[in-house]
Amino acid sequence: MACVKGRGVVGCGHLADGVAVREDPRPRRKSSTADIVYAAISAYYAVCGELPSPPGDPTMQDRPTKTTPDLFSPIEIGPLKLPNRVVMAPLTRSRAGGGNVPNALNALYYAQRASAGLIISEATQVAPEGQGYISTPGIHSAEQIAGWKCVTGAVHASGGRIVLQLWHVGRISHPSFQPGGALPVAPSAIKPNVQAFTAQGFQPIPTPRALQIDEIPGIVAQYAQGARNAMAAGFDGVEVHGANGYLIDQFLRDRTNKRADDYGGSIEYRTRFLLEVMEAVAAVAGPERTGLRISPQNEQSDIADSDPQALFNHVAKSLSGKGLAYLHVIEGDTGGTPTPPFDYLAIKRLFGGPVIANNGFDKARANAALAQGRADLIAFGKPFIGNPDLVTRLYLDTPLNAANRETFYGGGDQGYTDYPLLRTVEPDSCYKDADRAWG
Ligand code: 8OZ
Repeated sequence: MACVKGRGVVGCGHLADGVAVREDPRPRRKSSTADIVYAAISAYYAVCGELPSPPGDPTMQDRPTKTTPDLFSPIEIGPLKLPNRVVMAPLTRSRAGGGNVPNALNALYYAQRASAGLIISEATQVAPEGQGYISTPGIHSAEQIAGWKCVTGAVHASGGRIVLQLWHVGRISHPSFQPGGALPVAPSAIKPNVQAFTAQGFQPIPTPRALQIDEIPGIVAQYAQGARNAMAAGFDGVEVHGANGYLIDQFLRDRTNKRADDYGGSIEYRTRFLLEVMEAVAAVAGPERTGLRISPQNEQSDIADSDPQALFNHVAKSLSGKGLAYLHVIEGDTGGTPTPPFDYLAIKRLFGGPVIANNGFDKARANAALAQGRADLIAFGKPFIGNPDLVTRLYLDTPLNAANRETFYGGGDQGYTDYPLLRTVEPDSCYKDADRAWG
């Protein structure tokens, strides 16, 4: 797909049926919270149709500086200036095109959500062997880099920021995804008790092949190459996927790592693979543009550890002081299974840098987590599926659209780029509402 960027025009041929991405040619005013509300409403129009009239002379001023941050306090993450702390979580949507290449519809989807303080892309395989689900995008071919360039161009033209999530599924795969129909790879040959979603529907996952120790540097290099490709595609940074039972998590946790070499055994040895990946990726993207996602208590994909607090305290401490962009922490279990007490504040303190918290937050709990200091930003997943203008809706306390589970994975624009905005809200009345909300 050819991307063109000219004066006032960014396009990928077309976005969806003749819809071109356009920049707003009007001169920019000094950025204020009013701009953020306006930008959220106009992000959709910027890619889908006419822009609404600009607000005349908004009476609303920036709020006075407060010592306790909330979701709408700006924050700097490395070189990125985020206008708010509402992060779009990585969301697998299985809508990449042939060759697992991101397409125009994907660009529209992300551009619609550009008012997020930061977008984290869906999990993106760094190598063919790293794929475990149908139609997930890759970042290992020239076509994929070109496709992602259109996505990043559309997001940037809509005023947003986006990082790419680097992914290797390890054992959560199926021979139908593997080059030559090979077995998926893992730290140890332990069969996961889950199924893979393949072109032939759900299939049992076979026992994976344990990686030889001399294969590990090659996989670390695939993450680094993924980061290099992501930066070439115009991303603002990268997030290493160390969560949810995929390859890095399989090395970290003792249910899936039974190795007797330098990569298994003690917590220090099980953490080695992650630290090598982080070092290699940060060397490419810069530590200030490199984040990590972890899920200390999540048992998704048949994963578990005998002492998650000790393990992830060690992870957080090992990564402190390296100038990394952020640590993204999924709190609890994403399946809703109750989890034992876990000290997430300890993770924040040991890491010392910016933390993004995630998993089922609403506005009140998000602001409480920010006020407590255990997180600096909050990532929202499903709410972003149904609400491209989530930032505006959270800000104004307007109702959220429910996301339709039937259209989470695969398909076209339905349930992907067709969720309604607060289109009836004129900027002027929107400002009045915002004024009221601030008191
Ligand atoms: C849902 C479906 C497939 C993959 C994750 C990448 O859990 C995923 C994923 C989520 O991190």
